[in-house]
Amino acid sequence: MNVLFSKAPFHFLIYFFLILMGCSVKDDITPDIITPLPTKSLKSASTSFSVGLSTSTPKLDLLSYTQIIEREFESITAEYQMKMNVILPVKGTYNWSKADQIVNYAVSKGLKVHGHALVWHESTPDWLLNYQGTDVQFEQEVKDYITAVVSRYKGKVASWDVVNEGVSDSAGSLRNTVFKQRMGDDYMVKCFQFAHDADPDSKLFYNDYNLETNQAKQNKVFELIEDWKLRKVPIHGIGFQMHISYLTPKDQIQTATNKAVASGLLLFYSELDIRANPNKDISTFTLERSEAQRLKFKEVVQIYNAIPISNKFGITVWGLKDDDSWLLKHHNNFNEWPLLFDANFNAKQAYTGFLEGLN
Ligand code: 9MR
Repeated sequence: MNVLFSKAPFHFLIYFFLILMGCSVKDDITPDIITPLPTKSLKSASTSFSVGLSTSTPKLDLLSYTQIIEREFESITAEYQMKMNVILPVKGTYNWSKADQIVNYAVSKGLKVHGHALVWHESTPDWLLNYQGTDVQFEQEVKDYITAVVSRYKGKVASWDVVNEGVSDSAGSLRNTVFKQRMGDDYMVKCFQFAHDADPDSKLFYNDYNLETNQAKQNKVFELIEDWKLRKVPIHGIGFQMHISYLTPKDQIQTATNKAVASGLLLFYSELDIRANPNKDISTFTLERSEAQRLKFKEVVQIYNAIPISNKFGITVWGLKDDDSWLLKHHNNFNEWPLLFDANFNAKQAYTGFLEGLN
């Protein structure tokens, strides 16, 4: 403020003009939130399910970041710091620090935490991947791990992805992971039971990608779910990751969603992002593509919002800002803008589309 008055009268005139226009200039404006957010937040517009965000530390130390989380979202998922390779990188040595920070932050702000993910072939630590003991001992290690993690966060983490990506992309078969090899074809059932025994109140999910577009995979997952239901396996929900693009056909999303509804389970769109450049044909984010992305976010949220309330759980977006997205990291920084906010924390048209889908 002092700066404004100490400069030439020209600045004073601008300030005077702003006051006349009804704007206020405050010392505490966060400079990196440029576009004012709409009056309604995503979480206040969503009346029947939780809108969530994947996150990690140390992002949670940034005010510009946490301001948006606390305004817009009701739930968080740890993007990678609650996976086995982070929590138990060395046999017998648990490292809870990052997971604790995330959970404690959520508890202090009244946010829900969705636990992600107890068993995932890609986050298996080397010591377990190359385990020297017997199969029985291997299974005990997995049981001990699931029991330790679920028990630690009992009462704070109300839901878990128990198995992530357990079905292969082709031929509709189980993915041939170390868990399947060591614990048998029923390893997922065992893991659900371990998690349930540790916290009988927790909602337990099977989570996977391309369930809307890969028919063989979709069939296999729903076949497993029907079998598990008959056998009274403690599974409560299915997660569609929803790493999709603006070109993903609506009817495929709708058909897969209908199948989940028919299964009677909770449905979670668990890792939503919508690629604007799946064919790598643009090098800047064009107005046309931004509009197409807005419409796809709107469509996805509308499809979800129309399911019966008894199947609703939530929609979580996989990262806050375009430049945070795993898609950039994992694909050599190609041009992509898959999220709701741009690199400067501005709400994009994608955000508007999400909000429109809720209305
Ligand atoms: O987005 C996550 C990325 O930051 C991590 O490096 C990676 C490995 O832990 O996992 C990414 O998240 C994945 C999620 O856990 C499961 N579905 C696919 C996601 C993108 O790879």
